[in-house]
Amino acid sequence: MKAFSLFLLLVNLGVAVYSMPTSPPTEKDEALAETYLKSFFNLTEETGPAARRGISQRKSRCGVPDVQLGRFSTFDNLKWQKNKLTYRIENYTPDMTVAEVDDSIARALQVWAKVSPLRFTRIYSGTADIMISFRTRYHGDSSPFDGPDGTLAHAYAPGNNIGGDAHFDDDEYFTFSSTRGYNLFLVAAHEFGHSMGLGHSRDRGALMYPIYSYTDPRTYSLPRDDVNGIQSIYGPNPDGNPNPGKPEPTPPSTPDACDPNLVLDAVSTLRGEKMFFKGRFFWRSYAQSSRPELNLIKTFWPELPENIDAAYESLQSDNVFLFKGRKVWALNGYDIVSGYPKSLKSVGLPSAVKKVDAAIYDTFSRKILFFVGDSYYSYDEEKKRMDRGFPKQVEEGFPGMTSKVTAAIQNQGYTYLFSGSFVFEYSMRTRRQYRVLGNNYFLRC
Ligand SMILES: [Ca+2]
Ligand SMILES: [Ca+2]
Ligand SMILES: [Ca+2]
Ligand SMILES: [Zn+2]
Ligand SMILES: [Zn+2]
Repeated sequence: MKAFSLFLLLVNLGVAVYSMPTSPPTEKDEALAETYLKSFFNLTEETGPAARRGISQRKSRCGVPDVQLGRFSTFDNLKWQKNKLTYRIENYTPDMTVAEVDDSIARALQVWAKVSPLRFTRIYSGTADIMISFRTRYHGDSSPFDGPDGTLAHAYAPGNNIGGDAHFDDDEYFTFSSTRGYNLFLVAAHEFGHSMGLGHSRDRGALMYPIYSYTDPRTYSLPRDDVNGIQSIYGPNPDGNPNPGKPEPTPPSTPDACDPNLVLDAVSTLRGEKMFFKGRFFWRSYAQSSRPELNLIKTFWPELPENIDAAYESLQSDNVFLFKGRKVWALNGYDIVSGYPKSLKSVGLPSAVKKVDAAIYDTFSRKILFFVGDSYYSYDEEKKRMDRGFPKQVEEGFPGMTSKVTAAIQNQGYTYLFSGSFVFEYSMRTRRQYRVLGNNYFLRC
C-alpha cells in the first residue's frame, strides 16, 4: 500500500494528476510512481539527530517527502486563492489538555499570519480548509503513520478536500512547554507551512527543515528562510508592524561559514572532532567530513543554552566544558554529565568574573586558560586551583594579542586565538605568533 500513498501525494503535490489511472492503480503503476517520485522528489529519508550521533536508530521528522531545490521550496503553483482560511480541530491528543492543544494550534497558525496576509478563523463544525486531527497508523489517507518516533506528522498542500489538512501521529508524546517528547506548537507550525504551500527547506535553521528540533516556544521567532518562503507565495503582511513605535524584530538567520565577518562564540575539540559555536548553531568538523556540518545546539542537547560564551575539552577528564554566563556544563562524548550546570567557582574562577570569553586546554602547560576581558587565568585541573600570578594580561602571555580573545582552540602544535573574525596562530611551545588567518581557515569554506 505504500506506493499507493505516493499516488495520493502526487495528487496533492499537483504534479501528475492527469496521468492518474481512472481505474485503481495496478502494482506496475504503483512501482512506476514510486520510482518516479524517488528520482524526482528524493524520497530517501534522512536520519534524525539521534541516529547521526550513533546512539540509536530513532528518527523524528515530518512525513512529507523532501523536494530539495534551493533553500526554502514551494509546491509550485499550489497556493490558496484566498487569504481568509478556516481551521477545525477534529479531535485531541490525550497527552495535553484541550486548552493546551487549542493554544498550540492557534499560535502555530499565527507564526505564518504574522508575516503574510493569511488570516485564520476557527470553526467548530462542518468542513474547514484546514482540518486538524490526531491519528495513528492507517488512518484513511493511505499515508499510514509508523508508531512512536520516525514520522511525527504530515500535511497536505493547499487544495480542496484533504488539501491543507494536517495529521499528527498520536503515537508520539506531544508536549506544551517541555523539552520532553515533541512540542506540538513546533510540529504544528512546521506542518502548517506545508498547508500553506511550502515544501521542505535545506536551511538547517529553518522551521521547514524536515527534522524536528526543540526551540523554546515562548521566545519563538520564525526564521528568515521561512519568512522568505511564505512571502514568495503570498507577499508580506499588509498590516505591517503590529507594534508601531517598536522596531520590528529581525527574523533569525542561519550563519554562513563563508561570511568573512563571521564572529564565532566559542570553539572546542571533542574527541578528535572540532566544534564551532555560533548563536543557535554549531558546526561539527571531523576527519571524514569534507565540510563542517551545521547543526542546531538544541537538536543535540535541548537542555543546553544557546549563544555559548566559551568551550574547552579537558584531556584529563575527557569532558568538554561549555560556559554561558556564570554557569558551566560538562559533556562526556555527546551526553550532558549529571550534576551540571555548576558555577564558575567550580573551575576556580573568582566570583567577580561574570562570564568567560574564551577557554582552552593548553596541552603544553597542561593548564586550562580562561580568557576574561584583556586578561587570562591559568587553572590547574589536577590540583583544582588557580595558578599563582594570575590573572595576567593576555598580551603578556601571547605577544601581539592586543584585542579581546573571543574563542580559542589548539590544533597540531598551534594555539589559535580568535578575536572577532580573525584567528591568530601561535606556536604552542614558544608562544610566538606566526600568522593571522580568517575564520574560514577552520570552516573550510
Ligand atoms: Ca482541506
Ligand atoms: Ca511516528
Ligand atoms: Ca566567546
Ligand atoms: Zn514537513
Ligand atoms: Zn494522514
